Amino acid sequence: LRLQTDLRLALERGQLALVYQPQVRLGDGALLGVEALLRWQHSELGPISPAEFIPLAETSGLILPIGEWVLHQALQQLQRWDAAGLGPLTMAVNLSAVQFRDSRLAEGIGKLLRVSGLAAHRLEIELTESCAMINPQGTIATMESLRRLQVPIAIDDFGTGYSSLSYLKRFKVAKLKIDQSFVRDLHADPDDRAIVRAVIGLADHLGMRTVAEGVETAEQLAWLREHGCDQAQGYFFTRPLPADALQTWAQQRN
Ligand code: G
Ligand code: G
Ligand code: MN
Ligand code: NA
Repeated sequence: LRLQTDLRLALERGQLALVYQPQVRLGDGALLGVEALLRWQHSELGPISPAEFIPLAETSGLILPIGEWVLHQALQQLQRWDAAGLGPLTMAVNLSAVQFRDSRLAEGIGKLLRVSGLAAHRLEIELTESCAMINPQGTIATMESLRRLQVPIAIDDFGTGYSSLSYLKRFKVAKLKIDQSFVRDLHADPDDRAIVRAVIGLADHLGMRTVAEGVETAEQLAWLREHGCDQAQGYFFTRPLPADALQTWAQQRN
C-alpha cells in the first residue's frame, strides 16, 4: 500500500524515467531502434525494478496513466533524436495486459502519434506472450485496431508463455522476441539451440522478424547471425542507457 501511494507520487513528481536499449540488425550491425524500459528511483528505497512495480501499477489502475506517460515520453524522445540527426530509429514500448484490454488504447496511441507527427511504423508495441494469451480474442481485436493505425506489434519473451500456433498465425505480429532464457546458454545447451532454430524458422515461414534478447557474448551473436536471426539486443552492445548516453553511444559507432 505504501509503495502504491509512493508510485502515484512518483508519477506526479517526475521520479519515473525511461532508459533505452539498442536493437541492432545482425546482417550489417546497423542500429535500427531502441526498446524503452521504465525505471523508478525511489527516494528512500533506491531503484525499484519494473518487474516489481508494474504488477502493483496494474492492480491499482495506475498502469493506465503510467503507460500513457511512457508512450508520450518515448515519442518525444524519438522526436529529439530525429532533430539531433540520429537517423530514423524505431521505438519499442512495452504494454501491460491491462493497457491492452483498454478499449481506448488505439485511439490514445493514434492521438499521441498525430501530435508527435511521427509515422506510425516508428513506434512498435511489445506485448508478452503470456499477456497476449490471457484473452486471445480480445488480443486479436486490439491488434486489429493497432494494425489499422499501422503500428507494428512484437511478441515479447516468446517461448516462455503458452501461445498456440493457430493464435500466433491470427495475431499477425511483425516480430517475435526470442526470450533471453533461450539465448543465455546457446553455446552449451543443444536444446536451446534447437528451440531458437525452430523459432527463427517459424517466424520466417509466417513472415515475421526475429529479435534475440539478452545477447551478451560475441559467440551468441555469431551463432544467431549464422542461423538467420534478424536482430539482437543485450549487454553485448550495451545495457539500457539514459537518453543522452544512448545518443552518445549511437554517434560513437558511426
Ligand atoms: O528493464 P528490466 O529488465 O528490469 O525490465 C523488467 C521487466 O519490466 C521486463 O519484463 C519489461 O518488459 C518490463 N517493463 C519495462 N518497462 C516497462 C513499461 O514501460 N511498461 C510495462 N508494462 N512493462 C515494462
Ligand atoms: O521482458 P523484457 O524483454 O521487456 O525486458 C528485458 C529485460 O532484460 C530488461 O530488464 C533488461 O534490462 C534486461 N536485459 C537486457 N539485456 C540483457 C542482457 O544481455 N542480459 C541480461 N541478463 N538481461 C538483459
Ligand atoms: Mn520487452
Ligand atoms: Na523480453
